[in-house]
Formats: sequence, C-alpha cells, structure tokens
Amino acid sequence: MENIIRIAVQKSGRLSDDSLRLIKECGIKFYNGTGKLKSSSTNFPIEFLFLRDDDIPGYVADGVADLGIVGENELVEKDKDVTTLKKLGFSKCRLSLAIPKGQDYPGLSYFEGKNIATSYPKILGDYLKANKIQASIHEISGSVEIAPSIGLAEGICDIVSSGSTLMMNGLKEVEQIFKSEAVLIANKNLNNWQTEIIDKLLFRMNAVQQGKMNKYVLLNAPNEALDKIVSLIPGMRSPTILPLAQSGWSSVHSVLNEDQFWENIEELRAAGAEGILVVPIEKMIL
Ligand code: PRT
Ligand code: ZN
Repeated sequence: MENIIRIAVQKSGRLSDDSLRLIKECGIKFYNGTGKLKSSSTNFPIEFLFLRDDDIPGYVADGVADLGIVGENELVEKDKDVTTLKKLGFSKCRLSLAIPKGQDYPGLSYFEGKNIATSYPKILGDYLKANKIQASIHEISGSVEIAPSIGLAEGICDIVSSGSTLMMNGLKEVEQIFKSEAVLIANKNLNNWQTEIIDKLLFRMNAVQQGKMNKYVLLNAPNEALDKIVSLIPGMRSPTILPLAQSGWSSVHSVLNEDQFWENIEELRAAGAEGILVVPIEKMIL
C-alpha cells in the first residue's frame, strides 16, 4: 500500500470552498486548478479526489478514498458503511417538508395518501414510516420546489437553508425532519499508518476549530480590580497578568469563548477594565 491517504472533496458546489479552506487552515499546501480531478499536497501525505458530493459516501465506503467531506444529508441518504470522524460546522441546513402556502396544515396527517416530491427518498421514507404516515414518494433529482405548482405533488421534502427558495415558490415549511452539516467520514478498514496520518489531520482540525471558537482578550485594569476580573475571564489555565508602566495598573491576557466574553463585558467594564482588545486565534491546542 502506498504511503498516502486520499480524501474525497466536492468538486464544485456548496461544500467545496469551506472544505478546501479547512484543509488549508490545517497548514496543508496543495494546488487545485479548476477542472482538476486529482491533486496532492507538497507538505502532507494526502491526495485529493474532486468528486460530486453524491458519490463521496460510496467512494469512501469502497476504499477508493480513505476520507471524505460530505453533508450528513447525503451521507444518511446514501446509507453507506463508513465512520463519521467529526462534524465540521459548515454547510448547515435542514431537510424539511413544505406545502403550498395557502393550504391549512393540520399536522403530519396532511401527508396521508398524498404525493411528496424529494431527492431524499430514504430519509423521507424512514421518517414517514416512523410516524406511520402512508404517502407516495416521487423521487426527482433537482428543482424539487416546483413540483407542487406543476401538479406533481402536494408537498415536497427538500433542503432548506434561508427559506427563500420555498418562499419564492409559494411554499411554507411545515416540518423539519433532519438537521445536517458537513462531516468528515472515513473508510472502515484503515491500516495503522493511515490511522496515524488521519489522527494528525484530526489534531490539526481540532486546533483550527478551537481557535475559531475562542478569542484572545487583552485589557487594562486597576490592580484592586484584578481578583474580580480574573473571576470573570478565567482563561485556559488562568490569565496572564503583567504590570503596566503606570503603577497601580496591570494588563490582563486571557483566552475566552466569544459568547462568554460578550456575556461578561458589562461586568468587566463595571469592575474597571478598559482598553479591551479582542483578537482572533488562528489555532488553539489544549
Ligand atoms: O454537483 P454536486 O452533486 O456535487 O452538488 P449538489 O448540487 O448535489 O449539492 P450542493 O453543492 O448544492 O450542496 C452540497 C451540500 O451542501 C448539500 O448536500 C447540503 O449538505 C449542503 N447545503 C447547505 C445545501 C444548502 N445549504 C442549500 N441551501 N444544499 C442545497 N441547498 C439548496 C436546496 O436544495 C434548495 O434548492 O438551496 C435551496 C434552498 O436554500 P434557501 O437558502 O433558499 O433555503
Ligand atoms: Zn449532489
């Protein structure tokens, strides 16, 4: 077996840019000219296969690729035997049932005996079965949202993100049946060497993700306020406190979850903090 791992990423579409950005943020260098089907890195033993997202779960299950980045919607729909290593936090969306805006919606019983158009027959079928609704599923591969207006179906089941596609087509969302985001998947039969390389990649992805969730905060405070301020911004282990040139004042440095920072900002200011700087973190290793 050659010493390289293969990762399948979407060639062109909603997952592509974020997938490649994440890999670049992990310090992995590669060239991806448009139209290329394959590329490799100059500083990490990884090769990229650029594919349609529909094909990624199958290629990873078959071992053509060792890893893949794909939406959970596609992964569950394709029902392939792979391991999900990590949720990646981008391409978030939901799979929802929608019906014409003017229709009353009494609950799921609306769909009893009706036709539903979708590109996700498996997820929809499982959902209807679990909810004991008998409906007929019309599988179509694109433009699902026009199905009710052309008389093909009384409802649809499709991916929703902002909701504007539904609105533009005179539809309303009535049930969310599945929540999705991009995930990193892996083949189930990896050798030790491959597992080791993938662990290195995961370590880097975690560092990037942690960095995004946290901020480096610097502020000045009078010394008598330090106890209070330290209790508000505890940081990774504890904050760094450095004396300012002006006596009686210190500079406090800490790492904080951004939400925690905003929750505490008024109390920090009330305690005497000033000159507060919030700086992005590129990578964070705990
Ligand atoms: O060519 P290829 O087969 O690779 O790509 P594709 O056209 O099948 O997929 P693509 O690139 O459209 O989407 C890839 C993945 O992105 C999906 O499988 C989802 O996991 C995720 N994703 C996130 C979305 C959306 N948001 C999304 N809004 N996928 C599709 N949409 C479509 C949806 O189908 C609908 O037509 O956008 C419309 C709804 O968007 P709003 O914002 O109007 O609600
Ligand atoms: Zn697709």
